Amino acid sequence: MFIDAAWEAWLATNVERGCSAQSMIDVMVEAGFDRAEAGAAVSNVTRAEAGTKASPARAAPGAYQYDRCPVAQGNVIRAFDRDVKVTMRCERPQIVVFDDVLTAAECEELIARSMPRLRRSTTVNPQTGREDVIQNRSSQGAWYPRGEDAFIERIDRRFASLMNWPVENGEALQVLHYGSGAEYRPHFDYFPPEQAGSAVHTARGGQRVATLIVYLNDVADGGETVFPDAGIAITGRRGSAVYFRYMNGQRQLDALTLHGGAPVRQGEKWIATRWMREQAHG
Ligand code: PD2
Ligand code: ZN
Repeated sequence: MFIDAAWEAWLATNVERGCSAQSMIDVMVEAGFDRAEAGAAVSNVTRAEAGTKASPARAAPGAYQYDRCPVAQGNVIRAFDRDVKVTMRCERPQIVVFDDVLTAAECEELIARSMPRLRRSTTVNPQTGREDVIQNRSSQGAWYPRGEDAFIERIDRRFASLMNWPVENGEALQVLHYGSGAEYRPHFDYFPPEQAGSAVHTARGGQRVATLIVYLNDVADGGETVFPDAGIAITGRRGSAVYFRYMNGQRQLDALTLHGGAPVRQGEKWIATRWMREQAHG
């Protein structure tokens, strides 16, 4: 069989959508391609999408170079349309905690909009790159593509300004709901370069560089965001947020940013997460 323009378009679309290499090869083999030929076509497209840059390197313990954090200096930061207060800064790993990122009314609006859109959260399967429902993430989520409407766009711009990173490098906003007992076990937000499934994700926008988690409600007990290797636990309050950065200018990845959402012991927990990429995430 021959890779014509239609197959080329199909490959490009499916890499863009985040399909795993294996699933694309299987479809092509079913359509009559030789397996080796299908594998070569898929890896050509994946390599082209990923650009010519080498994969970022996971830094050896202690080797990560802490260069300048993009978040502005000062105890109050003008973030697009709002003054945001800084309540804590940590240098290793790079963490900044804020108050007043969202108003109470904005938090309520995000929660109300998300209730009818919630779906069981997934995580990236390290081997296939597919989004799987698995036990270590027992929350439910709703996604908001960037600039979905004026309300979301204002939030997108405020978060980008606070993170001091281009708005177009942001992934869709994710709102997560954790019921009583739900948790998100410790993980890295970056795509581990040594895992086969990471390539399909970094093909669009490159590696993740930093995260902003905004707390939409007060949790009665539990639900802290924990950094177990740094010995830090952050208790969110409505409208507050935690920023952390895990890829530096040399494209090293900071393993000290291992983090999780502790089990909610009482009440419920709502957050909004913005993951930022190296490049535009179209
Ligand atoms: O809910 C949290 O505290 C949490 C913990 C770890 C959220 C995320 N990761 C995330 O959205 O990446
Ligand atoms: Zn995370």
